[in-house]
Amino acid sequence: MNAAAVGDTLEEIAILLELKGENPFKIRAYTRAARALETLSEDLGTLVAEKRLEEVDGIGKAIAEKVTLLVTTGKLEYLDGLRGEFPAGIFELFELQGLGAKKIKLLYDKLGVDSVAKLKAVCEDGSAGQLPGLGEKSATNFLKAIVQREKCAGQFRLGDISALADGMLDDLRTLPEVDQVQVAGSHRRRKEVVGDLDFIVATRHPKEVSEYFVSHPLVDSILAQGATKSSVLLKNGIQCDLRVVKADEFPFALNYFTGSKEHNVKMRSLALERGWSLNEYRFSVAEGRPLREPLPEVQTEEDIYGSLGLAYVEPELREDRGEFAAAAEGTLPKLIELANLRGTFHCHTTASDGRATLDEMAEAALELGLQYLGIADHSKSSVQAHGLDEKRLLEQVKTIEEYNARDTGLRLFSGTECDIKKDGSLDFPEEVLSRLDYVVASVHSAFTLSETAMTERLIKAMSSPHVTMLGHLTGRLLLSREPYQVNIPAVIEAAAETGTLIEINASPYRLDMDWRWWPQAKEKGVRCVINPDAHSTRGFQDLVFGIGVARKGWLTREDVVNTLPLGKIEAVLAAKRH
Ligand code: DGT
Ligand code: CA
Ligand code: CA
Ligand code: ZN
Repeated sequence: MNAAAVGDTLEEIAILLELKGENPFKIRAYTRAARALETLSEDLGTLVAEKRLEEVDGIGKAIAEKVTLLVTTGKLEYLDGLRGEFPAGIFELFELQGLGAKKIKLLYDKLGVDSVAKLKAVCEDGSAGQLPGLGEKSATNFLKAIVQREKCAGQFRLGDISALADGMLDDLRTLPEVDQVQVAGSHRRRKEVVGDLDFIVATRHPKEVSEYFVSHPLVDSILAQGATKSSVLLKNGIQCDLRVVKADEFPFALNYFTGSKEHNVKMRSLALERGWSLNEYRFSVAEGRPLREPLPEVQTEEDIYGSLGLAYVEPELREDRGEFAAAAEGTLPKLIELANLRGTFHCHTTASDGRATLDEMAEAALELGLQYLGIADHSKSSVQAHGLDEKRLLEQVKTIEEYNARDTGLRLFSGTECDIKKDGSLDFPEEVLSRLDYVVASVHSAFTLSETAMTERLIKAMSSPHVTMLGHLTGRLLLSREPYQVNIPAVIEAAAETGTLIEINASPYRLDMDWRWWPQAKEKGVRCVINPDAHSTRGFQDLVFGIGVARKGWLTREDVVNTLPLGKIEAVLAAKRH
């Protein structure tokens, strides 16, 4: 197990202990240790091997022993024991928005709620609403959360299953029988939410590969196992499909199963125009059609596109949103890549609700090879996130100046994620904002305004010369919270007029502004900034999902300001103030 997985396990123990009603100090010890692992500067395996775990601040003797077991064996009897004390259904309650260990314990102790179905029943018959410490409002919210969960069944955030997909891919790749392997489907197209994972393998030994796949340790149950197709359900609930083909069929299968369905339909009709039939295995002569050109030789996916008179279409663009015309004319954009990023602007530190200190975040950014990093902790109105008031913000500005004087190789920019208040005014006065290098303006309250009021609110905020960029435009949390009502074209228009940047928030929960709007924004002249909204050093890893969204939105390196090097980015940050 790696540090992240061990951290998650410790968090789970903390939750179970809370459910048991254990003493708060013991619980806190586990959450502290989990955090310590998240911000670890050394390799966990090395610390374990050299028996130096207890030197880490936040890890005591008892927890060090458990971490050692987890790292070396991947198992922990203590945890299995804890889990065994509760009915299995109780764990699905934690997936509901707004339901934490304390409330779950109350519901379990008083009403015997040990599953989502039971929770639904006690909310509907009124007994949850009458429970002291809960109330009607909570019961209504639980019901809403249950409906939301049902709506999202069978869907997964890209960021939540990406590591799993990569792991399965690596495992398949190491099989000697596997000649080629790829993930296809919506995952390859970098959709923000995916239904299932599709693996395509080229092999001369289909039986062995299928056998390996269905007996993989991540597999919970087998749905189908056949000569060319197998399907399994993984332990986290996601379905994985495997197709095994021969080497010469591989590019066709990869292309077909990458989709989208709409893209495939167009591909097939283009082939038919030439008298070819295209399916998931090959080109063949279409029956009843004049053969206008001989069947082409195909070795790669590029060849398939080439033979249809098209430039190669990157998977992210295969949504039938104009890619065929552009590929035929040779005007497809050169899409941005992760390696183009030189810095990023929206991250939090322990000063507000982040888990890593300013120095730790800076260190992590340096390790990623970034040239600059913007610090944007929450502002004072975000009380629940320990937003900074003027005094603390100006202290942070000073700390950042001192950091920059140290010449570490990373330039820090001082900013804020400034709340946009209900009336569109900003959380800090002008004289404070003018002391900062830049401002991310975001909505964190009053989500239920009318569309008109919300749109005016955002536009008013953007009219400030200090607002450099708009954070997470719609406030959506994928698969958990709907976006608020807002007129996005009007906001895009205003961003263009005022020269305000719009963020792609790269958190897997947000991926906001959505990729479907970017071609329009780009056409209006709006520039993009890709931000991780990192609340820990691990959060920087989310940048790759932001890149996926930017690519789906047809964006190039030139469209995204944080591809600019130090020396050029400063002018972008200052542009609105002149
Ligand atoms: P998902 O899994 O719902 O997130 O979305 P996809 O796109 O991965 O869809 P999936 O897994 O059902 O199928 C993978 C690809 O296979 C899909 O993108 C296109 C292709 N495909 C599946 N069914 C059809 C079909 O009926 N017609 C066509 N033309 N292509 C299909
Ligand atoms: Ca799929
Ligand atoms: Ca599928
Ligand atoms: Zn925010």
